[in-house]
Amino acid sequence: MFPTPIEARFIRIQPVGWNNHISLRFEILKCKGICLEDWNYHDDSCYYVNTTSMLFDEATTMCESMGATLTSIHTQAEQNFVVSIASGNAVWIGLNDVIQEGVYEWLDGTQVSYFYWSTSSGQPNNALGGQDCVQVLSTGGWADEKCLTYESGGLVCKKRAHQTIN
Ligand SMILES: [Ca+2]
Repeated sequence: MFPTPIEARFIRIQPVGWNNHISLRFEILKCKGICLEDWNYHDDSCYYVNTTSMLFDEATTMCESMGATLTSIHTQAEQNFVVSIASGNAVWIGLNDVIQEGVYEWLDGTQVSYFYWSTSSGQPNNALGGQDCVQVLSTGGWADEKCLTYESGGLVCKKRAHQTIN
């Protein structure tokens, strides 16, 4: 069921009915670091990487289809982690100023309190007046890009770890 052994403080086994059959709900509670296979654990969250080039909207949809959101980044440790799992690929993250130019928001609604713009290339520059979505570049710095561009945008999705597993 899990790719690696896990430690839990409690398990709860509850007999339930399902389509007139006997079933068991099996809950594993107070676990640390549960992520499904192909997801990477960091600080209570699970992260998924896909390096296929796609549009920002496609990346958003792909994350949502897995119950996740394009990642937010709040600390230098999280930035370092995202860069490490992206393995040198440029990836979309959830930062954007689609609604109001220059006012950045995370798709997951968390507070915007940390940036890691690529200063060497003068980011963010809203080049040609139309760059509202943000990628972590292969060099690790952030750059605003056109949301509708195919230039080397993979994705990193994030969702909370510590989920009850039925
Ligand atoms: Ca912009």
